[in-house]
Amino acid sequence: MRFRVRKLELTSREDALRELDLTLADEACVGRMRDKARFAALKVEGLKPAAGNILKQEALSLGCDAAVARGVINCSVETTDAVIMGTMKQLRAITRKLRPQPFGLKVLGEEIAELLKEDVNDRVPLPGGKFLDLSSPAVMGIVNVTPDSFSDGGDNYSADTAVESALRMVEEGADVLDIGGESTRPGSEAVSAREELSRILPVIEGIATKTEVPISVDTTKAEVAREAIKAGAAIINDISGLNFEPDLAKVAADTGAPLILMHMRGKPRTMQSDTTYRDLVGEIYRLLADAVKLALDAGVERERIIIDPGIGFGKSAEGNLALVKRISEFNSMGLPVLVGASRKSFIGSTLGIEDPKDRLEGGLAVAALAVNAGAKIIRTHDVMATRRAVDLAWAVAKA
Ligand code: 9MG
Repeated sequence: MRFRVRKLELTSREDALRELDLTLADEACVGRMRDKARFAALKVEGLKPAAGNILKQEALSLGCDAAVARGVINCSVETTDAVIMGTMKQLRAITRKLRPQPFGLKVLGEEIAELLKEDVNDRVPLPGGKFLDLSSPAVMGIVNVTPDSFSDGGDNYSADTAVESALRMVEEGADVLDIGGESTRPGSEAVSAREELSRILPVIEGIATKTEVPISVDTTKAEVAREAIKAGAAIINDISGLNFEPDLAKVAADTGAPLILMHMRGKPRTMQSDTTYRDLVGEIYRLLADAVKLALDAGVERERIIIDPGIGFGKSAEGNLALVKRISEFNSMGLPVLVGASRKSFIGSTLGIEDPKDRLEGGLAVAALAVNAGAKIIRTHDVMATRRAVDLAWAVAKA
């Protein structure tokens, strides 16, 4: 007699309910057990040793655990990070246990409670009362109006060709069009706001009169963003995550344009000179959280913020692969996540493909993995193929 024991993959409440129901367990018990069937490990940073001690004790008292620095026991460290491990039920119980505790643990409890809600805003308000619907993943088509784009070699450098190619992307299923007038490829030099505007304004104006699909402006400059929005753009895509011109947040706050905050180390000219990280995801997460705070402080509403780990920006090929593998961790911020891997060099180096235009399948693989990991926007040069890959991955994720 064999019992055919196997591991279950219960990644959502619905998954847990389904499997528990299949056992024909009592309905009331299923309700109680649902949160025992899923497990999570939560990373916490910067606790005082006393807080680390209490957290560990509370976790143990609930039958779960928290890893903290060895020096917590005799307060020989200044701060400690922690990994709390338990079922969803135990983690919820921890939030209640932390409520009356000192040393910042009450706030930690509130943060954990917020995280466990697993809530992500999927209706991003746009200027003019419209919304970007992210209830299913959106595809963002890339329109580079630059002479030196790494990925298309300047195919859309004339305004007419750029508009034409944007409209083709709409036909192919793009939900957003991202227009950029400054190359962001590794090693590229910045251009002036004037030059950037002269490239993108005719394209934005040309597209805005012909389609309702929202236009995002890929810029790090406040002046460029402001003019682009006047010309018809509705979203700001800032690859510097407010690092170059923090005033960009003010433009977003004043106009109501959603703000995409991407992580990049350094500047495009220098970003590949140091790609080592002690804690890749932790560092990116921290910088994105700081950028989100800057945006909120400048008056941008939380529901208008989108985050992006910045694949290819100051990361090694291995770092990019690890980042793709761990995209779901960014969902913890409770904000929609954008992923852009299309034609990037780590795909080329992993698959041995020199010409960026031949890297389609690699981009599609990342798009599918990203959607499965909960990403809400996929940025791509290849809209039709990506639309299909995203839709299929989404159908699987919902199945
Ligand atoms: C402009 N640009 C190039 N790559 C990008 C990416 O991965 N994300 C975002 N938001 N913008 C990008």
